[in-house]
Amino acid sequence: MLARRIIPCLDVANGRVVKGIHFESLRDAGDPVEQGAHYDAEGADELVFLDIAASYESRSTTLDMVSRVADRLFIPFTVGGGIRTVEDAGRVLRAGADKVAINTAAVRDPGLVRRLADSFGSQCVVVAVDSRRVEGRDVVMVTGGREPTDRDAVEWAADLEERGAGEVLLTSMDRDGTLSGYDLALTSAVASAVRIPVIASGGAGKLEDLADALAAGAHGVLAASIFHFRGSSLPEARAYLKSRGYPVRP
Ligand code: 0VR
Repeated sequence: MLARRIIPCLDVANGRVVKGIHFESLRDAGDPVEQGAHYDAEGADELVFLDIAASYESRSTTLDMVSRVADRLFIPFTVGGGIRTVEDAGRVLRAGADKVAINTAAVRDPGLVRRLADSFGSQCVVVAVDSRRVEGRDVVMVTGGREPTDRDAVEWAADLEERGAGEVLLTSMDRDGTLSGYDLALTSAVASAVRIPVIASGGAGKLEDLADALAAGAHGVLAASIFHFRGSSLPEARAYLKSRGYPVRP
């Protein structure tokens, strides 16, 4: 069975790691390169850097951060935020990222997913699906969680797989930053609808939450608050998941 991955997420705005709740009231959580190096040293399997200001302010992703991170890290990392074209993605990958994550741009131009997969390979293409519960439906949100779409998160994830996405980064906005646990129903529904790996994101508050998300079908667990504010450490998370019988890297 494929090893399950523990993936800290660094939300970056204006060169600083930030962490909010429901994508708002952002608190400073340090320097992205130093934080990344800390998680690498602690044994993270991968990292995600999300330039959360880029998409909304339509600024391109900060390439200098990407190259500084690439100089310091030895584990794979994904960069998202404001990536809108094959050229944007090429710049981020050439700066040293292993994968790119796209959300808003894929909703605006679904053909971009296939163009990215054809240009760089599906394994580089992470599609970020941010979801919010609205009147009993899992609604896809874009531009940093500010704009609802008419898409259903489960159907959209399946559509993205058909278009060549390599992985789904599934974030529940309702759970983001709350430490109340992942949206397990959403995670399970998306993991059942696609064959590509699904990374659960949003809400991790205790180690059991990580195991619950893997039990719901996630291939990886992304977390920010629980690690940034040192509620738990990566070694603790890895040992816990191993004790629960999940195939995590030694
Ligand atoms: P935790 O609940 O703290 O583990 O958060 C995990 C995950 O939701 C966040 O790291 C990240 O995906 C939140 N995303 C966005 C955003 C936060 C603020 C503004 C925009 C976005 O576009 O994804």
